[in-house]
Amino acid sequence: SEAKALFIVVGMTCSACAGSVEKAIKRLPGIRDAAVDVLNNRAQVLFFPNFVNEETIREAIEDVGFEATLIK
Ligand code: 9UX
Repeated sequence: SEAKALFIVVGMTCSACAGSVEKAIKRLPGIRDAAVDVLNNRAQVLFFPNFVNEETIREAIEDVGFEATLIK
């Protein structure tokens, strides 16, 4: 089964920032899709909870240099 997570991502200032966040998320195992919105400071992620969880995704975002908070 699939799960969804929505994060606020602080610090993205251009679309390449969003691209690097998206790439970092998609590199993780168990990710179905990721969509990062630089204008609204959001990252929406579809994932398989048997393989990855919200905290691991959050840390992957932080590892590329942005502050991330799970909101949904
Ligand atoms: Mo754009 Mo983001 O030049 O760190 S990639 S600001």
